[in-house]
Amino acid sequence: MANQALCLYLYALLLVKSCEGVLELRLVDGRNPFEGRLEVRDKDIMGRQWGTVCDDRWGIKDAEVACRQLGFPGAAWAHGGGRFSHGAGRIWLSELRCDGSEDNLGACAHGGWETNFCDHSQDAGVICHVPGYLGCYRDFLLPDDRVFYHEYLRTFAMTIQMCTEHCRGLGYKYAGAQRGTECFCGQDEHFTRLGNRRKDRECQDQCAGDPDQVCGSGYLENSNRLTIYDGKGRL
Ligand SMILES: [Ca+2]
Repeated sequence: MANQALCLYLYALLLVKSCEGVLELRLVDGRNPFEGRLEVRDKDIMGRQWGTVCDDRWGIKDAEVACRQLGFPGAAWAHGGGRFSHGAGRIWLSELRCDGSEDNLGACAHGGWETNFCDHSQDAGVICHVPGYLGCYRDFLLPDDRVFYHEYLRTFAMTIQMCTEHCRGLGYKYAGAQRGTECFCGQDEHFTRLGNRRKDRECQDQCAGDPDQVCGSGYLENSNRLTIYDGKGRL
């Protein structure tokens, strides 16, 4: 307890970035286990009560850290505004400032424990990527340099499930969605070439058939971005 008091003192003086070890996280009130309102607790604070995170400065970098810590392969979206219904009780954290490389949320700078003027209408949430998600990859536009060039499908009903089923049905191992409406299939690991894997946050186009899903992105630095799945599909 003395250590914790010292830590909080140093934290208040801004001499340390964080007083916590590894925070515990959970997702609540989502439609599936991969999404929900984010709740946190710390073993040393207030008898391990679960509390929420305020959406002030809550963004995709913070969501990437939270989703990875929860064991998911990446983050699709960071949500605020109580998207997953409003929590109750303490609002533990706000002003999360993860740079996206941390392996747990407790390693990110923040505004201090229960130091905020938020209410539960601002509870932060996440939608994490599901099993089968392999990452956000660059797709170059030169014909010889395409990541996937088989079986192009384009539809305004595009979802990850539709794309993976389309590719699996044709016998392909991988499915990649891009620009919200397009699906490509692939058979080899060409896409894993060094440097092609990008941060989750470079794939931020909503799937046209389901805005809660990510379908790659459009043109960015001479290439598109593919959201790639291994064909196991979603859920
Ligand atoms: Ca942030």
